Amino acid sequence: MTMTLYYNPQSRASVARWMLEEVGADYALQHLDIAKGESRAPAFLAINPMGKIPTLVLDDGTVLTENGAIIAWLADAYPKAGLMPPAGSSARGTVLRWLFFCGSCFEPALTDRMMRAQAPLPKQTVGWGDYDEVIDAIEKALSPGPFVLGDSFSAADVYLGASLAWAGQFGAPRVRESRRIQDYVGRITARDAFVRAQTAQ
Ligand SMILES: N[C@@H](CCC(=O)N[C@@H](CS)C(=O)NCC(=O)O)C(=O)O
Repeated sequence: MTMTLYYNPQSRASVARWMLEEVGADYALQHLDIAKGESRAPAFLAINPMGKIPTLVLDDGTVLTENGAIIAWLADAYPKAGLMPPAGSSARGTVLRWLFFCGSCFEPALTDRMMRAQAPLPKQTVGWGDYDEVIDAIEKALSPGPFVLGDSFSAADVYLGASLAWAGQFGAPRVRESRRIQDYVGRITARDAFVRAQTAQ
């Protein structure tokens, strides 16, 4: 199975690339220079009308977008990697919980906290609650650790780990200051597949 990841190393597509390395997939990278407008070029918009990466094109032409969906699909498609617990198990529920949480709570809450110009939106109305509660939930998910599922590394750690590593680099509140989060980021960024995903190509 060969697939193509539309990619830029300084983008959210680096999360999907790490997952491709974790599962040992055969893939090609197609670089897009966002600053040069390549993500908004008609040729790419014909593939993903959102003009966003990661965009993963499967060998049958199916287009996958959204890091959570890409990670979940790869975990299922490469079961030997052991990153997705069996359908119907409680552990799979936990993995899915954190895959959805990254995209629908952590990212919006972080954007709201770091880019907000006005008063916060009402936390009981917006789906991501508020930033401090998101960080509290993450701290709890990582206790006792070392991973979301305890001793087993899973697909959830790819998205959550990459999100926290990235948030720390951008100076997100309570990320660098948290010993628990920093220990977790240290563990996941030491993985061979993570390191391979950082190599230029
Ligand atoms: N919801 C998407 C977001 C992807 C996204 O926003 N990617 C940015 C780069 S980090 C992008 O492609 N920007 C280029 C553009 O909008 O033209 C996901 O989580 O996978």
